[in-house]
Formats: sequence, structure tokens, C-alpha cells
Amino acid sequence: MVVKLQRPILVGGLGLSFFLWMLESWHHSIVQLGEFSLLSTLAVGGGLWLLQQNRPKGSLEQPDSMLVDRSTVENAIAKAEAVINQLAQEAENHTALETLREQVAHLVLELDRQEIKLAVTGGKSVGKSTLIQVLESNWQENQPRIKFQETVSLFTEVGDKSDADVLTEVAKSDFVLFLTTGDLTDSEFQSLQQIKAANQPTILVFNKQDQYLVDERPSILLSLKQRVQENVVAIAASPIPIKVRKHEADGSVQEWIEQPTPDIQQLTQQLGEVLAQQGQRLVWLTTMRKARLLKAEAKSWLNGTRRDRATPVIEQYQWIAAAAAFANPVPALDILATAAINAQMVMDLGNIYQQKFSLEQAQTVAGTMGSLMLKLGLVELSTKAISTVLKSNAVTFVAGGAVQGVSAAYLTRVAGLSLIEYFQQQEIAMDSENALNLDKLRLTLQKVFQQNQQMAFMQGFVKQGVKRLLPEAQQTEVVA
Ligand SMILES: Nc1nc2c(ncn2[C@@H]2O[C@H](COP(=O)(O)OP(=O)(O)OP(=O)(O)O)[C@@H](O)[C@H]2O)c(=O)[nH]1
Ligand SMILES: [Mg+2]
Repeated sequence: MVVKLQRPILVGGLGLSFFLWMLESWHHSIVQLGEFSLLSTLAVGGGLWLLQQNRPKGSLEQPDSMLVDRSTVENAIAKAEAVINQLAQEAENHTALETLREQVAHLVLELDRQEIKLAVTGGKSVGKSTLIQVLESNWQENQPRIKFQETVSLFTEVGDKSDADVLTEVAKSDFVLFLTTGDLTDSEFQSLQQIKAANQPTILVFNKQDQYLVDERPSILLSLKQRVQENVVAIAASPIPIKVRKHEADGSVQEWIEQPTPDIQQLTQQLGEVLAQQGQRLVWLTTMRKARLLKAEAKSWLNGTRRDRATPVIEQYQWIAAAAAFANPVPALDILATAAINAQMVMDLGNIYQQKFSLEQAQTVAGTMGSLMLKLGLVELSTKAISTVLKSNAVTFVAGGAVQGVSAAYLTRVAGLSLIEYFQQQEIAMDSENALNLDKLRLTLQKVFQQNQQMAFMQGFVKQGVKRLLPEAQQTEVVA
């Protein structure tokens, strides 16, 4: 394979030493990549080509809701269980384990639930209770059994349940009737979007249509349909009583008040069809959502215990890097990009997060992160910020190498925290596949850097760094 160096693209004015360093790490990647087309990926830009042959496949987990079947749900439950088992392995006595396991057992039973849970929700006084009453007395025997559940009213800002709580409740049901009494308000629209985003089947019910003139009703219905692009039905669960007047043959006039029957046929028909055709699938979908939530909960416990173990590791490498850079203060860019991100740290953190790397892979990751940090300008930014803080704390004296030392520590920290953040987002693999997604890594780096860039944090960090690096006597002078 002929490798033609496209120096202008690659180097972009970064300086010869960095170029040499890149060449060296590049050498590893050539060995690894084999026939993989280096040149084409080179065009993407320096630093972005490594490990690309390993792109994660199938990272889009969300199945089309129409395609849900029993085995996909069983699979989702198994995934949740795998995370829980992993947690048990890494934190034997974790307090959350018992309830997590109970929930898994419960989900397995849920798969065969016969009764459909139907949530009726919406703003205050939209007719939720009335509709449930009317539906219950109209529901026919031969249709699947339904359990109607009225939620607390949305958008009231009273009581102890927030809208978010209500929507969490709603998420546990198989089907949602969302009631409104006219054009949607913004908050109604947003709640509806949230329910939809959760992959939950919904009918938007336009209730109290009797309050509008007969010829106004279709246009309201139409505008609702256009706005939400889904099932919308107009009803009147309890129409306003009307006065009836009758002229008798003898000329007398009789008047009485009549209660019109509820106008809900369209809704019962639609609901009946959906439930008859998809009842089972609705239950599976709900179970699927719950399995995902459970997995996320277990994952967050797992991430918590792993972070507890990873934090001291980062701190350790942070001060190793600081000491090295302090003792050997060569021009900042070189040492920071290469020495600050220790391949051994990548391996140690990878081990904690069950992302096993060979030393060679870890070196590649470390090199990639270094070059990303340079490209993103993080090295320059932090070096500047750190020397500013140092100078403002010690007007007369800044120890040689202090800027490099503290910067190396800081960049190590950012790199370590980014790796943690990145690993946390990875699937708990049931097969041991892991690949580095560089776009994601870059975004994570930027995010973590921004989080750790605040002046207050920087000042604390510099003080801490100086304390580590300088003997007591000099310290007082610098930090005072
Ligand atoms: N005109 C008219 N009024 C209705 C209709 N449906 C319900 N109502 C009236 O609206 C009022 C509120 O009805 P509810 O069923 O209590 O409404 P809700 O959403 O349960 O109310 P909260 O639970 O208090 O938020 C009652 O007075 C009902 O009679 C309808 O279709 N037309
Ligand atoms: Mg009510």
C-alpha cells in the first residue's frame, strides 16, 4: 500500500514536533488498519481516522413500534437483566439490587397481562371523569377488558403532582386518551408530543364539541388533525341539556328539558378497533417501555459505582502527568498532547467500564484524544487560562514548569472525565464488542471541557496543582 502524506491537510500548521509524533502513532494504525483505505479517511482530517473500521453497528435500538413482538420485548427484558447482573457482579451488596430484580420478575409477568390499561388525561375539567363513566357503561362485553385510569389534571400547578409526574403515570398505561375542548394550547401540544415521543399510542379527543355551533365543529376538528397528525375524534361526553318545545294540536305548548345522549360513537368505534386488533401488542409495547426504563435505572446505578472507582484513578494519573511535565517543561503543546493522556490510564478506565483495550489500542486512543484536544484548541485555551490564574495569584513569581505541570494535570483530568462520560454512554455489551466512536468522543471532550472551564473551578484546580508541585516554601509565595 502506498501511503502518500497529505501534509497540508494533516498538519495544518501544528508544528514539526507534533507532526513527528503523529507520524509515530500513525505507524501503529497502519499496522492495525491493514488494507483499510487510509487516504480516504485521512481526508476527514487529522486524528479522525483511527479505529474507524470498528464502527458500532446496530446502535439504533428503538424498534418501530409497529414491529414489536413478544420476542423483542423478551429481548429488552433480557438486556435490563444483563445490566442488573453486571451491577451485581461489580457491586455485590448494592442496595438497589433487590428492587431491580423484583421489577424484572414483574415485567416477565406483565407480558401476559390480559387487561388493557387506558389512561384518560388532559387539563382541568375537560371531562375526564364524565368520559370514563360514559365509556364504562357503553363498553361491550366482547371487547378486551379495559381498566380506565383518570390522571390528575394537567396544567393546574396545584396539588403535589407536577405535569412530569402525571406523564410518568401516563407512561405506564397501554393507551392514552388525551382530552381537549378546542384548539390545543402550547402546553397541551407539548404534553402530547412527549407522550408520542415515548412511543405511546394515543387518541386526541376533542370533547364538549356541543359547546360550539354545528358548523364550527368540523373546522376545529380539522385544525386539530393538522396540528397533531394523528388520531383525533370529536365527542360530547355529556352534552348540554336542551329545551324542547312541542306545539300540541289544541294549540297549547309544552316545554321540557331533555338530556341528549352522549355523542361518543366514533370514539368507541375507533377504540374498539384498535384494542381488538392490537390489544396484545399494546401490552407488549408498555412492557418494552418499562424494560427500557428499568435498564436505564440499573445502568445509572452501575455508572455510579464505576465512577466511584474511576475518580481516584484519574486523580492519580493527573498528578503523575503534572509531576512529569513540571520536571521536564518542554514547549507546552508537545508534552501536553502526548504525555497528558497516559495510555495506561485509558486501559485502567477501560477496565473499570468493561471496555477492554490492548496496550496498543489504548495508545491509539490516547493519541487520538491528544490530537482532538489540540484540534479543538483545548490545549491552548487551558494553558492560557492556567497561566493567567497562576500570574494573578503570584504576581512576582511563577515557578518554571508550573504552567506545564498544572496544564498537564488539567488536561489529564479532562481526558479522563471525557472517557468516563463516553464509556457511560456505551451499551452494556452482551457480546464483547466495543469500538471507538470518534465523533461522539469529540463531542464528549468538548462538553466535559466546557463543564470544567469555569474560572472558579480553574482557580481551585490551580491551587491544588501548585500545592502538589511546589515545595511548601514556594507555595506560600505563589498561592498567597
Ligand atoms: N357541555 C359539555 N359539558 C361537558 C361535557 N363533558 C363533560 N362536561 C362537563 O364538564 C364538567 C367537568 O367534567 P368532569 O368529567 O368532571 O371533568 P374532569 O376532567 O374529570 O375534571 P377534573 O377531574 O376536575 O379535572 C362537568 O360539569 C361535566 O358535566 C360535554 O361533552 N359537553
Ligand atoms: Mg375528574
